[in-house]
Amino acid sequence: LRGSSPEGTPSADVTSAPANGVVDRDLLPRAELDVEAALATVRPLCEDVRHRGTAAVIEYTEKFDGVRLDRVRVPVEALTEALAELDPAVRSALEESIRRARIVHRDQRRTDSTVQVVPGGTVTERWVPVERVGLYVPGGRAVYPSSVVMNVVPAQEAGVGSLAVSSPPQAAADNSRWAGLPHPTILAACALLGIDEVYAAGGAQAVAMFAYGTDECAPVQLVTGPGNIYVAAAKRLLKGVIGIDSEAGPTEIAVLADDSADPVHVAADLISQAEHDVVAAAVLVTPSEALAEGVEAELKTQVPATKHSERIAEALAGRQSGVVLVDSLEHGLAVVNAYAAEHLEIQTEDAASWAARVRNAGAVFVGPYAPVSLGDYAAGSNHVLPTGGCACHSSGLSVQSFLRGIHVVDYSKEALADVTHHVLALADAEDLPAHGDALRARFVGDEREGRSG
Ligand code: HSO
Ligand code: ZN
Repeated sequence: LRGSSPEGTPSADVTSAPANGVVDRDLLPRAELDVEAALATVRPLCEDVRHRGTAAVIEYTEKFDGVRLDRVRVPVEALTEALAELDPAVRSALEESIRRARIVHRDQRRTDSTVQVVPGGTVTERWVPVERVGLYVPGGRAVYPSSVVMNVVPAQEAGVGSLAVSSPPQAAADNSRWAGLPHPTILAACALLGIDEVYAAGGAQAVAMFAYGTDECAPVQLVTGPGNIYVAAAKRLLKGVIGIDSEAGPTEIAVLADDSADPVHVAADLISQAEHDVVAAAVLVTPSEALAEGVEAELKTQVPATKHSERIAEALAGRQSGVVLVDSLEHGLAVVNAYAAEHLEIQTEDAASWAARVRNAGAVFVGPYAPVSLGDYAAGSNHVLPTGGCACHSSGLSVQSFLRGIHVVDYSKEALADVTHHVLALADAEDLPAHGDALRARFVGDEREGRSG
């Protein structure tokens, strides 16, 4: 990792302890993604889908995915067949993944709560699921049935009534049976989760279809799911028309480790996330030179031995990856908090107490037996997590992502009368006298009106 980036720039060595524990984020390695540039392409496309609906989706699908569809909606029989043909080991793994995710996400459900503010005055917080959600599932190089699970389970546990999935179709040149349909493993995962509304559309056209609706697909209120830069651009553009989850950038893993960590494990875990993408980030933060050297030696043997070694080598050599040598674990903790990784592993002595002090991370993996790959597939936790430092203000996907909290305000006449003078004072201060009049109107000719004086 260290010093092996293309330009020969050494990776960050943040060796001096930060003043007040504040670490300069710019010192830390991180990739940038230019979503803005994609907006120019995506804007006219979304407008076109808005006005011409299915016909436009079909045209863009032919152009970008190389297959001409008769209709975008996937017939239910294709879902059933894909499930019937799914490798039994994959089926049972998906079932276990779903089972564990349900345990965790069911526990996130919110119950309505009513608080009495004053006698006769209550505010209830009612949690209401979004009515209809569109889930985007990428196709192409990244076919992730696990991500179908991670998006669908929280939506279902939140009580979302209507869920549609869209994923780009396989090109005509591919195995002809599934040409024009999303990847069969994606279809099978949908079937396992009880989803029967699936569309063969990808990219920005899928997001526009969800946002504006077509004759085949009713509009949704919220679109979730990762995607390429065009999907991210479409989500950014249509935000407002629809709600969106956070933009999923390239995967990141940070490992905070000391001498007690096993370099074999650390290297394997860094490699595991570098496997996603040449721009994936793998960052080791350690006060131990010995561990850093051990991990680098391990990478030299492990990387060439793995299937996607080229992609991984590029990700590890990129400026977004590296070893950050720190003075102490305390300093390391400040660094990982400043970095706010999507995934943070703590491989130290007394890992749980270091983990408890993490403020910023999408998810934290504690000790030697909680690798990120476990969380990717079968821990029960969600793997849709904030990237790019967004973990300092956002959370991963959860039941909460699919709920809205509605305040229900219920006051009696007496309770309103008691607070009227305060409302009038604030309405006056804001020069909004009609606001005050709305209260006064309720007490016309009422002796209690005087109390508002
Ligand atoms: N690590 C990815 C999720 C994933 N891994 C899907 C394997 N499949 C982002 O959290
Ligand atoms: Zn992963």
